[in-house]
Amino acid sequence: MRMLATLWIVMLAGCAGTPVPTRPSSLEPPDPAAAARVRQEFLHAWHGYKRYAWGHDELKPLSRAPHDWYAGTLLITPVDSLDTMLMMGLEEEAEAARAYIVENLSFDRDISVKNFEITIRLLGGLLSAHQMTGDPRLLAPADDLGRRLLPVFGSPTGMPYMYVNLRTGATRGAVSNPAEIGTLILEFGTLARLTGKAVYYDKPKHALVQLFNRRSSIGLVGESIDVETGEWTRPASHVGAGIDSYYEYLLKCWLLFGDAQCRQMWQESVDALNARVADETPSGLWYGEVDMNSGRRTATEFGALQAFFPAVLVLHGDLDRARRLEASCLSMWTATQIEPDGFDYGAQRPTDLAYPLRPEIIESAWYLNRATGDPAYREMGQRFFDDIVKYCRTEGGYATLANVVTKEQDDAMPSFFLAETLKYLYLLFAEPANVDLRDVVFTTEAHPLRRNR
Ligand code: DMJ
Repeated sequence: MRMLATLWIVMLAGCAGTPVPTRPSSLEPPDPAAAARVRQEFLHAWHGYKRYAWGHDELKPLSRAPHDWYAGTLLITPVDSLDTMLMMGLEEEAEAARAYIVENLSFDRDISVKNFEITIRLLGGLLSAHQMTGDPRLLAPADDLGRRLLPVFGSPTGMPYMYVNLRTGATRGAVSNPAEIGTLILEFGTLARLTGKAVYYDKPKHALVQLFNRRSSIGLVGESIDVETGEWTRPASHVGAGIDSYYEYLLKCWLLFGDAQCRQMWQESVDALNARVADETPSGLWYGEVDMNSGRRTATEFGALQAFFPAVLVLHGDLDRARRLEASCLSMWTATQIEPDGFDYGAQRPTDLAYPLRPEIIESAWYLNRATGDPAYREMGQRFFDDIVKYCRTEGGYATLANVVTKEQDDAMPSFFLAETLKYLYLLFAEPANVDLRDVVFTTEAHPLRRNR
């Protein structure tokens, strides 16, 4: 097993990597029965959406009513979940969703949208479904959306504003954060490749470099920055909300496009994170919070979002830290029998009691399973799945938890539950036939995009 993992790491180091490690298949054959159970629960959630919220952005699973993010709908759930349906072989559902999207999705709307969320859910969803189906009717709206989002990059620094009006191009939201500034290159860069329009690569890449250039003398970024002045407005440094996927995209920009500058920015960043933010404690390895300038530890705060980092460490080839951090994530999950959104690992108690149906801990279990062949990660996945079914399933779909201690449910089913959480659970047990996992890089919203060969 160790030899197979080592082989994979050598492959990763040698070229632009193998972004999804090849499963050591002799040790871990697919588990069709477990995969079928996940697929069944996907169908339960999807049918709830179809029955009570069809044509809208999301389902409110307790009131069994639709929810739209803005005035009117952007079809967020169908677009975000289409590639999951394709991977699961749900032909009929995928075909109906695709036809509805092609017929009804329009971005010619007088609404001010959040660039980051619309990019990762809609642009990413359209592009991966286009690549999986070859349907040009999914690329045309992606190009239209990309063009309407481009004005965000019009700030004096080139780092994007948070919001843009899809019809007028008016922007707002100058105080942003690394995650929203730096999590665009995979989707926009793929759009550039597919349309031949270099501007889609150049603008988010320039923004990424601008952000990286503002790192502190010890190589860290803060959690809030003004894109007009380029000044940091909050110096807290960590791998959680507001920063997380900035790091993920530095590495994946290298893996997807072979961009050597991204590789160098990632290497410098991960060295700084391991030197300053990583925290070796009696309860295991964590990544906490420090001041970006002094490196002084300011909090022992972790949470469900930070659980993406073992997956990134796997892609980086650091299986030792990846395994140890995932073990810490598991301890956070088991403390309350489902993970809280915030967890103080110093005090070993939750600080934010919500569970918004997040995928990150499962995503990391999948990468670790594929890299090591260790069945422990499938067992972990089974446990995550059982707890989610036990506490979050409702008659109408799946509900977030307002409180992981009391298990009180909340009236939301975020689209990423279908796009990411159930997809990574499925991938843990299945080997989809219609996507070559060695040939794609998964976006932060779990949309597989094809690599440059
Ligand atoms: C998703 O929308 C993406 O994974 C994003 O990068 C972070 N948060 C959610 C899931 O938790």
